[in-house]
Amino acid sequence: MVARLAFALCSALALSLACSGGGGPTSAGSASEASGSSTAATATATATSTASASTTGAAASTGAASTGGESESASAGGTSTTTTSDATTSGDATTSGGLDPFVHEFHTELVDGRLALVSNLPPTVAACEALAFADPPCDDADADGLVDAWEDVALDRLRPLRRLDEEEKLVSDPKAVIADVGRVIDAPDGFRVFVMLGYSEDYGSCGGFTGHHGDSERVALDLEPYAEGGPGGVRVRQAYTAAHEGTVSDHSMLFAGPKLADLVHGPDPKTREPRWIVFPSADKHATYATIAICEGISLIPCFDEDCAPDGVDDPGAYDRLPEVVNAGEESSPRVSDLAVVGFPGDDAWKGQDFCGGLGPGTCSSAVREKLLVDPF
Ligand SMILES: [Ca+2]
Ligand SMILES: [Ca+2]
Ligand SMILES: [Ca+2]
Repeated sequence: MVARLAFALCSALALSLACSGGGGPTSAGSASEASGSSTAATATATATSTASASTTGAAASTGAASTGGESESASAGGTSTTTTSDATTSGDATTSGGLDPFVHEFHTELVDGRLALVSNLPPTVAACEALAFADPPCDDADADGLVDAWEDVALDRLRPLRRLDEEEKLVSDPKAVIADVGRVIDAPDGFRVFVMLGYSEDYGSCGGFTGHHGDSERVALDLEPYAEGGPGGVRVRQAYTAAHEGTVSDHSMLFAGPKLADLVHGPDPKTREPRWIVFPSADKHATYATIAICEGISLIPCFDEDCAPDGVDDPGAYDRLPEVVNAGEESSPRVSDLAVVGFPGDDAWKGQDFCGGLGPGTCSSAVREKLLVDPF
C-alpha cells in the first residue's frame, strides 16, 4: 500500500519531479528510469486541494506558479494494462452546478503504421472552455491558445523512447543524467511537438575526441488532427530526427508519406501503449529512426556510428524514457531553469550553450534552438 501511495504521488507530480532516487536528478543508470517516469500530464498544483504538489519547488516551477495555482489536474498515468486508458480528473470529486467533473481519457494507438493520440480533451482553450463539464482543465500558462493539459499529454505520449547501443558509456556512468525538454504549439492544419533529448555528457568518438559537457539532441513531430481519436485526437504527419544537426556531417532526416512506415514503434514499458522508438548513436547521441540508418552512415573511419544493443542478455536495460518537462513558450515560459530535470545552470530559453548541468562553458547548442527552429 505504501508503494502504491508513493507511486500515486509521483504520478500526480508527473513531469517536473524525479520520483525515483529520492527526488534527485534522473540517473541514467537507474533501472527505474526506463519505465518510472512515463506518466503523463503536468500536475498544475493548486493551492487549495493539492497541497503536496504545491509545496514542492519543482512542481511550482512548471507553470502552476505563473498561473497562480488556479486549477488541479491529478495524473493517473502509468497503468500497467493494455486496455485501460489513462485518465486525468479535473475539478472536485463532487459536481458543481449539476455538471460532472471532466475526466481526461487518453492513449496512443497505431493507425496505418502512424502513431496517433486519442484524447477526449480538445487542444484549444476555446473548445475546452465550451465543454459541458464542471471546471474542465483549460489552463494555458504559456499563452499559446493550447490547453496545457493536452500539450503535456501529447508531449509525453508522442515523445520517443531512446534505445541505446550496448557500448553507450552513459549506461555505466553513475553520474549521467538524461531528460527531455519539450514544446508544443499550434501550426497550420495541426500542431508541432519539439523534444530536446538532453544528455549530461557527449562522450565523443575515437577515445573521447570531440567529447564535451552537455549534449542537446532532438526530434520533432508534425501532427495532424485525427477525428477518430476524439476531440483531442492527433496523428503523426511528419517526423524529424536530428543527427549532427548543423554540422558538415549532418544526417538529420524527415519522414513523411510512405517513409513514415520506416519509423519504429514498440510497447511502452509502463503503459504498454504503442510508443515511438529512436536509436541514439553510441556516446555521440545523434538520433536515428532506425538501426539501419544509423549503422549505414559512413563517416570517416573511427567516427562511424553504432546503434542499438546487439548481443546483450537484457535489451530492455538499454531503453530510456526519462523525465520530461514542457518548457512552454519563450514569451510565457512554464519552465526556464532546467535544474528541475537534473541540469542545474542550464536554461530552456536563454541564449546559452547547454552544458548538461556541468557548466558553465562551451558545450552544445542552446536548448531554445532545439525548441524554436521548425524543421518542417
Ligand atoms: Ca498552452
Ligand atoms: Ca505550448
Ligand atoms: Ca552529441
